[in-house]
This record gives sequence, structure tokens and C-alpha cells, in this order.
Amino acid sequence: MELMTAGESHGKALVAVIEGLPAGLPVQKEEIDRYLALRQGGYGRGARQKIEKDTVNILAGVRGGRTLGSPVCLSVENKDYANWEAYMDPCTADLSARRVTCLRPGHADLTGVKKFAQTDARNILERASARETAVRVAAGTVARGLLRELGVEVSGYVRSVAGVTDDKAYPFEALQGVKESPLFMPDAALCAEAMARLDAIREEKDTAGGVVEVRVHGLKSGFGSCMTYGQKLDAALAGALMSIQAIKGVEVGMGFAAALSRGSRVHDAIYYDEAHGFYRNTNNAGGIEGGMSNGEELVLRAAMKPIPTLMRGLDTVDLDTLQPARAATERSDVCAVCACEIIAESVVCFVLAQKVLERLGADTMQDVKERYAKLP
Ligand code: EPS
Repeated sequence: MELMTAGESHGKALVAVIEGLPAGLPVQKEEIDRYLALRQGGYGRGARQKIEKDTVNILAGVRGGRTLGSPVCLSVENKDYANWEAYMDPCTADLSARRVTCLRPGHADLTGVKKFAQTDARNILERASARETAVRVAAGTVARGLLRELGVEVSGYVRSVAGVTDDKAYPFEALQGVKESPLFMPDAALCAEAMARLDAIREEKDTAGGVVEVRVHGLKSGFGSCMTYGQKLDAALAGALMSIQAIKGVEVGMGFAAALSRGSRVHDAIYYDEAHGFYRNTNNAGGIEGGMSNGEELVLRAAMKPIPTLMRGLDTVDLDTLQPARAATERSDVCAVCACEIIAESVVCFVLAQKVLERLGADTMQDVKERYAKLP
């Protein structure tokens, strides 16, 4: 199964094409819209989200709520296009207006204009923008539906915002309802502290990042492979998480802390009894050993850098004059860590559905389910 997305941040629409889904998979527009709305929320979002109200258009590949086995095409309209048509129309755009020449540090602006030989960073930022993730969430929610058919659930929460960190361990069930928190943080006191910190950062015209944790419950062992490096599950998941705009680091299970500890305190001892078969009492590996799921919960974390568009602007250079300048600003999110959490869950869903189909691939969802049920 493969995914391709297209679309500019202020263009007409974003589009996703998913190729390789089996026939008969239930697809619920209401569920996709629910995750699109969650991606738009969270404390710290900026004015753009007041303009957009994302909903999915299912354009192809689904009939009467089930996939046909043909490519599935999804789109999300950009409502802001109404304000941008004169500058973004594919045929008649006025290229002399809304130019971006004061390159924003931390964005794709400088390297993009050099690589693609542009004189306007708008031709770079329109695609580099995290707006693209709206359709990745839509596609990920279709994949979430495939996993649910097998009894696999994906959830997550925000672990850290602007330096306010919750390092408690939560059981999977405790994450139900966490999306009702303004920052998707399970601990209300830490959430209030993080919100106050974001208020102060907004006042200072600055931005913040954070850390999200994604958990996968109910995945059987053996997805991914130890035999070929290209098939390793952790490599695919880390790659997908790193492909999210603004992600600078990924951890699996104990992650970087494992490097600071001893083997005897890191590796999850193996036990066996008649009732459980093989089992572990710890999950420092985060559910992956040898590049394969080991049947324990998957635990993945991603670190998001602070949003690179700062309302106070950073030192930069004007592309037209090559003189010192302040980086371009119009509006910006202060923090988009909740959006990042939903996107992270979505890309994890997509990779896991890919790995399931790689191993059990079939023309129909019924066959996939039967093959999954037969696995130990
Ligand atoms: C983004 C800049 C902002 C964000 C945008 C990502 O958009 P604008 O330039 O229109 O104010 O709001 O994110 C989204 C629109 C979204 O839906 O997530 C950027 O430069 O990456």
C-alpha cells in the first residue's frame, strides 16, 4: 500500500491517493472528519485555524462505505483559498504580489529557493507547510480503520510542552478521553502550567515545541523483519515520524535513556507459563525487537521543534537585496504539538497497515482478517 499527497497550503485543496487497500474495508467519513477536527485543535493554534474547518471529500475508491480495491482518493479543501485565489490560481496567479523574500530561519525557505532556483520563497513554503498533514491524517484514519478490524488500537498523548514535562507512565486505557484536555495532557495540573507558559511565550511573540507519545495496543508479534534492513518496523515508523514537519527526534520505548543505563536494567526478561505462553514484565523495548513487533505495546515518541515562524521575526537576509532583514511574518501558531500528536498517530497507523498488508496482503479485508486471526 502506498500514499501520495499533493496540494499547496493556500491552493484550492489538498489531495491524497492511497493505492493497494483491500476491498471491503469500512471507511467512515465521520471518523475522518473527527480526526481532522482534532488535528486543528489544541491550545496555542493561530488565526489560520479559525478560517479552516477541515472535512474530507471521498472522491474515489469507496462505495456505500466500503473500499472497492481501487485507489482511494481523498481531498480536503482550503477555505483560505478564497482569500488567495488571485495569488495562487494555477493559471492566472499574480506572481508579483505576496512574495516572500525575508527568508525564515528554521523553515525550508533558504535551502528550497536555492535547490529549486526560485526568487520567491512562497514557491517553497506553500508545499513545505504543515498544512499538508491534513490529508495525511485523512489517509491515516483510513489505515486506522484497517487496524481496528484486526483489534489493533492506536492512541497517544502530549508528554511535554514548552519544557513542561509529564514523565509518568500511563496504561493504554488511561489515554481514553485525553483528547478532551486542551493540550492532550492527562495531568490537569501540568496542562494548566503548560498553558500558562504558552500564554507567556505568545506575549513574547515567540513559539514552543513539545514531545508526543504514540501507543499501539493489540498488535501481534512478527510485523516487520529482522532479515532485511529495509523491512525493519522501527526504521519504517521512525522514518514516518521524522517525515512530519518540525520533528527533530524519535524514540522507541526507553529510547535515549537506554543508552545511559546497563543491559541488565534495559532488556525485558522473558518468562513462560501455560496460561500466558511467553511473557514479559517490562516493556523497555517499546514493543520492537530485531526490527519486528514482539507482541507488547508499541511505544513511540517524537520531539517537535518550536514553530519556525516567530511573530517577532529572526535575523535573516532579504533574497532580493541580500541585505540584513527581519524574517517574514503574517501570523503563526505559538505551538502545534496537539496537531503533531494526531499526525503522529496517523502516520503510525499508515505504516502499520502497510506492514500488515506486506505480510498478509490479500484482495479482500475478509482474507486479511482470516490470515491475521491464524497468527499466533
Ligand atoms: C504553517 C503556517 C500557518 C499554519 C499552517 C502551517 O499557516 P498560514 O501561513 O496560512 O497562517 O496555520 O498550518 C495549517 C494551515 C494547518 O492546517 O495545519 C507553516 O508555515 O507550516
